[in-house]
Amino acid sequence: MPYFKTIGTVCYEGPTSKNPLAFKFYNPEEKVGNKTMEEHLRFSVAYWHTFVGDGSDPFGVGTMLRPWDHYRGMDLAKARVEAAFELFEKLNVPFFCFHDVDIAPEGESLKETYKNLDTIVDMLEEYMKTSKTKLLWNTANLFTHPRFVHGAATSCNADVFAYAAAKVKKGLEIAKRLGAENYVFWGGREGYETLLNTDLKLELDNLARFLHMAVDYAKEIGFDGQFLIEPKPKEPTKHQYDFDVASALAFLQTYGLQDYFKFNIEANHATLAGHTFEHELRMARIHGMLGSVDANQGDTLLGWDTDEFPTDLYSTTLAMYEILQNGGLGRGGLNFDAKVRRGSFEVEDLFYAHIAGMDSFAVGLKVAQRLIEDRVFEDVIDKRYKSYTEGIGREIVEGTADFHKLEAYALQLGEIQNQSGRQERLKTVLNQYLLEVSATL
Ligand SMILES: [Mn+2]
Repeated sequence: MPYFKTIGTVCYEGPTSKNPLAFKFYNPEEKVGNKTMEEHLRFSVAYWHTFVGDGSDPFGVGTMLRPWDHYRGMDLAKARVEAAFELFEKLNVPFFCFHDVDIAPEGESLKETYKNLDTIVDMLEEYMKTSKTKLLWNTANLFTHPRFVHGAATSCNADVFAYAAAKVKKGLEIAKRLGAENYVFWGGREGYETLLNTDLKLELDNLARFLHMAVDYAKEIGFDGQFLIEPKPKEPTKHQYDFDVASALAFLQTYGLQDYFKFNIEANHATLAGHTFEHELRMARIHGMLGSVDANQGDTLLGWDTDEFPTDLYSTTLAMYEILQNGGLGRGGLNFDAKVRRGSFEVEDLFYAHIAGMDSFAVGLKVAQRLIEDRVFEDVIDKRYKSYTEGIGREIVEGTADFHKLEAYALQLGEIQNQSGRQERLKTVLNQYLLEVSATL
């Protein structure tokens, strides 16, 4: 039985199409460079926002009207699986992602929760046999239930640490069964509110112990997916331990975990940390740690995590620039960790939102590809740092200069000459590429 009766398969119709249920720029078959758009972009639907989110906020109850609303309990969980695969097929998306609690309700006991999960995972496995849509990643929700009030792996309560470990163990078994490309750790409540009651060192040590146990268990069961850490600076705790790429990388290196993890970078988390999306992607990329992306955008007028569908073409262009420079996302993808606004409560909005996000990244991909082909920024950067390719700069880079040599060099220098960084001109060039490439789409 179809859940989205008014919607057919969404196809590419080109930039002049007036059909709101067609792609204008995302043409999965089209080659950009040496890969198709589908291979470059690896889009994924987030189960939690699209099939579970009800539009509720701190001021009001849910607003979403969904054709599965009349079901309860396990019947609701099963209806959501049916609806999910219908939407995946109609949007032609290659991947999806979920938390354990998105797909099956928690039982009265952990045992019952496992049983509920097993039933739904059986069903997912059956659907995945005939669907092209694969699991980009799954994760365990270690933040919603009251037991996680003080955190999970960083809780002051060892029973909670054990319970969280059991949930992740089960999650890894599900990942292995469903052939997940990755497994994500987003430490929702791994952080603290006040130092007055917090053993900061023990909490960080325990978080590392927990992650090492996860690495060991994945090896034990032969799960070969990529482990990902998703940094976020605030919300829900005031001080989240995985603040941003730089701080999470320092944590991984301190505890000998850097070879087992990469980063899942979320645009809205980057901006909450006071960075741009492209800053976080670049920081992960230059350390060989860019794994996957939660594709969304925040609102510059609001100071919290709004998880909007990405439509800002500057942002998608600069993000795709980093991803192309990274040689792609490997086993990662672009997961729409994004929700329709509370006022967009009809099922058609779910489709319009995904089309908007997919088209925006398709444009970004094409503009970024052209920028790289033409070496627009590379040539500027090469020229800007030319002083390190010759003379004293070369000695600095090659490690043959020391403070004695540098002092002797500096003492004989006349007035130092700098050159303009020309950022306004470069922004105009970026605008030209956006407009030119968009005009030829
Ligand atoms: Mn978010």
